[in-house]
Amino acid sequence: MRAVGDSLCMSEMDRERGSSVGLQVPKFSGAPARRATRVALLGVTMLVLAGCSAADERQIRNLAMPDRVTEQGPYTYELWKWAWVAAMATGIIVWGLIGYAVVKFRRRSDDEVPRQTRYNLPLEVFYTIAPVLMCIVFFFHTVRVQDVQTEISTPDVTVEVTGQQWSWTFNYGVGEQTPDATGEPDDYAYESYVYTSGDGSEIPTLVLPVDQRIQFNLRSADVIHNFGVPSFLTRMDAIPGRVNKLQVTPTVEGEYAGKCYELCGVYHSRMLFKVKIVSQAEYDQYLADLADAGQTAETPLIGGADVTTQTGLGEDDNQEGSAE
Ligand SMILES: [Cu+2]
Repeated sequence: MRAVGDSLCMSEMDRERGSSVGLQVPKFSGAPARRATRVALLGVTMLVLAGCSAADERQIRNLAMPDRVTEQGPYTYELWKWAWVAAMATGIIVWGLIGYAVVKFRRRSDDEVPRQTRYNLPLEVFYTIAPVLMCIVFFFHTVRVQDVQTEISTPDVTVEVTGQQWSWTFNYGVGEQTPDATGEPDDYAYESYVYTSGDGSEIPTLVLPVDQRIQFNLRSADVIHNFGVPSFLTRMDAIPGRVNKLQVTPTVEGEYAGKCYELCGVYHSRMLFKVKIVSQAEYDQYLADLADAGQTAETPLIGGADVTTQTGLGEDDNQEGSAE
C-alpha cells in the first residue's frame, strides 16, 4: 500500500503525463445530501408547526428567561439578551468565513489537491484581537450588572433566611427596623421575630411586600446552600459561619417559585420554597397570623451547632435551631 505522500507525488507525475489517475477520493454525489437536507427541513418545519403555545411564545420572547418581577431583574436580562446578540454576530461571522472558505477553496477537479497549508496575516491578527475585545466587553458588562445585583443600601425590610438540610426557615421582623444592623447575633434589625419553617414534608412560603427594598440575610445551619428565585434573576450562597446579604425590590405581586441552587446533600431537590409578593397590608396581616399561631421568637432562628436539620428549625417543642 502506498503512503499518501507517494500518491501525491504520483498524482503530480501522472498529471504531467496527462493521465487522469490521481488521489483516489470517492466522487461526490449530491443526491443523498439533497435528500438529507429535505428531510431536515421537513423535520424543522413540523417542529415549528407542531404548535407554539402562548407559554412557548413567551419563552421565546424572553429568550428562555422567566418574567422579571424585581427592579434589579431587568439588568440581568439585558446582559443575557446582549450576550445572545454578541453570540449571534460571532456565529454569523464564523459561519460566513466557513462558507466562504468552503466555496472559494473547494476542489475544482477530481485530481486536484489544494495547497494544504496557508496563512493570512490580517486574518490571524483579527482572530487574536476579536476574542480579546469580546472578553473585555463581556467582563465590563458582567461586573456592571453584578454591581447592581450585589448593591447594599438601606433596606425597607430585612428577612433572616436560614438554609438547613433540606428546607428553609424565614424569619420576619416585627415592629421598627434598625436599618444599619449588621445581622450578627446581638445586632439584629428587629426587637422580635415571627417565623415559618419548612421540612421534608412541607414546602415553606416566603411572603414579601411589594415595592419595598428587601434585604435577605442568608445563613446556613449546616452545609453551603444557595438561595435563588428564578423570577428575581439573581441568587446567592448561604454559607455556614457567615451572613451573606442580598437585596431585591419586588415590583409585581404574584406567586413564584424558589429553590436551593447548590447541590447540598441527598435531598437537595426537596429544598423548594414558594414566594408570594403581596401588598403591604397583606404582609402585615401575614405577620400577625404567624404571631397568632405562636410562631414567635425573640431572635431569629438561625441554626445552632446541634441543629437537627431534617425536621426544620421551627418545630414547636424542638427548636434546636433557635439562637437562644
Ligand atoms: Cu440546599
